[in-house]
Amino acid sequence: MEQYLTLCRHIMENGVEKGDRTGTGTKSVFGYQMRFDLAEGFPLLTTKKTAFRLVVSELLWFIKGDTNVKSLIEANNHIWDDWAFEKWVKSDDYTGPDMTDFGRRAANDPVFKAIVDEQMEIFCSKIVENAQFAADFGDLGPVYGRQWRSWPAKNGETIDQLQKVIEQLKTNPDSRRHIITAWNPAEVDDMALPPCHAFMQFYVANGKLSCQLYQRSADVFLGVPFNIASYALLTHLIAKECDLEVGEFVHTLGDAHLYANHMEQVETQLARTPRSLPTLSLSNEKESIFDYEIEDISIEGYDPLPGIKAPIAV
Ligand code: DHF
Ligand code: TMP
Repeated sequence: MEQYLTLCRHIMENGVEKGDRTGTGTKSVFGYQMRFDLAEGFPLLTTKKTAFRLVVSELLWFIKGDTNVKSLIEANNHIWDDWAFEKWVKSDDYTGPDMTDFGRRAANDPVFKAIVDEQMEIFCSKIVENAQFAADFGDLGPVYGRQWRSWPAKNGETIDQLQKVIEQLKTNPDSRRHIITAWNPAEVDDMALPPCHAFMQFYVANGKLSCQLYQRSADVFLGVPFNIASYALLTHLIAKECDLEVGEFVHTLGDAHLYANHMEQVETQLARTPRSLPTLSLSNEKESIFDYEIEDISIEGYDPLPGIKAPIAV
């Protein structure tokens, strides 16, 4: 994972200071590419403990076509809570303390963060316990799962992009049209967050499956380690179903940024030495990518350096 540390160093040295939607401030570069040979090991960061179970439950959530945080919360995965919570606190249903700009205020004020955490706990309990509340406030809009599995087409029909690509990889591997896009211009305004990992292409050569992702916006400290692992896992799952070996994951970034409040954490990480990569272990019983459950997917030989906490920009 030297590639990742090189990216961090590159932004530290060459990034321009740039304001952003969240008001946090970033150091940013435009246009960057990393390549990971998936045969060399599974690209999960070793310079910071990264919760693989969260990567797995999020990817299976996309693959199932789900867009509601309810099933993620039930899997004890809270990485999308903030964006559903935001919808609730802006609605008339919400009667608690003022949550204007809660993300930025919580990052700077521990007393306010405790108030947010308390409201967030109430929110998560209501999502799990009250089906109507989950339907009203748990849905993030037509995000990844919806676009991957049921892109709205003409005449009310939908397109299962993921199923189609898998079928094409099996029957027409040389095709240059193995594309899945989550960026649907007609629907971005209805999404809690427009897709960051927006456009992917698969490629088969020498019996190996490669994947390239275009990520328009990349939070290099928090999001990118998850994104690399998630697309590496997706490539493994599809390769297995198509009887192919794994090739490369090519990660192309648009606005690649380090948030101003992640600088110390990045320095800590840059002072660390990467360890050997873990390997992925998949249950052999699953015929189809659509049949996997969390317990079918695990990582072996993962011996990372300790985790590093950082506030997320909402
Ligand atoms: N917004 C921003 N500003 N950055 C993101 O990376 C991001 N990612 C999203 C949604 N919105 C985003 C979805 N993916 C975390 C990681 C990935 C992710 C969302 C959140 C995260 O907070 N990771 C922490 C803690 C994870 C935990 O243990 O719950 C980490 O240290 O990796
Ligand atoms: P933006 O919509 O203003 O670009 O903000 C989205 C932020 O979330 C940005 O910092 C990139 C980050 N992000 C990732 O890095 N990876 C992800 O998978 C997601 C969903 C978001």
